[in-house]
Amino acid sequence: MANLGAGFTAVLDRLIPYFFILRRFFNQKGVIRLKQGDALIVVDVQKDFLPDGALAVAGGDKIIQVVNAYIERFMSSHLPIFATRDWHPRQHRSFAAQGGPWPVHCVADSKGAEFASGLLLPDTVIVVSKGDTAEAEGYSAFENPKLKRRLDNASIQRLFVCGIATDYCVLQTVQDALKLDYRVFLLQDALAAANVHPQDGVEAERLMADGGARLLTLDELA
Ligand code: VGL
Ligand code: ZN
Repeated sequence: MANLGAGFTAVLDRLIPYFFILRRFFNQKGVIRLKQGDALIVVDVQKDFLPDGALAVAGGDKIIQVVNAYIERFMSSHLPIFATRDWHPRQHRSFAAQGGPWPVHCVADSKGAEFASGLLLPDTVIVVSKGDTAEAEGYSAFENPKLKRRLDNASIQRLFVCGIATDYCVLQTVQDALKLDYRVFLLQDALAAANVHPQDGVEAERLMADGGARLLTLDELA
């Protein structure tokens, strides 16, 4: 009996390294390798959505460094980078004076509508403005036909989406992208939510994931 126990222990000793190798293999986070047909969409990283802005989104400033890191990855892989911007007329329907839910924000050509100063957009960035007429709601970047046209021209199939606000423009853009059959990766470490209700951001992430978007963080990019 003592012998059998010793033999068993010896076998276990030999198996232990394999156990760790297998565990590493199965625990490994999915690694995504960027390839032709991929594009980055940076949603509304504009001054008015940063903590000092007219429509301040908590943590909007905190994502800029990681957004820059994503931009760098797409740049070095020679993949297209889109930056959307909220670009409203003075009397936009979403403003309180017009009965909308928001304070005046991102008025076209105003300081607050500028991209965040720390955001390192390349010269080759494709800017997509939205909500630029009094009637256009402007949550989804697909409201501007330029986006789909440019994605088609570049034969884009996978969209990597980050930015502000998770529960409005990111959500609506991602939902439209999923309807259009793009494979969508939601860059979870580069999102900031308006959270008008405290759970709106996490709820929006859940909605996007349920709709087929895959959640991704920078460390999962090969
Ligand atoms: C946004 C509220 C109003 C956004 C734009 O970019 O998510 N949110 N306008
Ligand atoms: Zn807006």
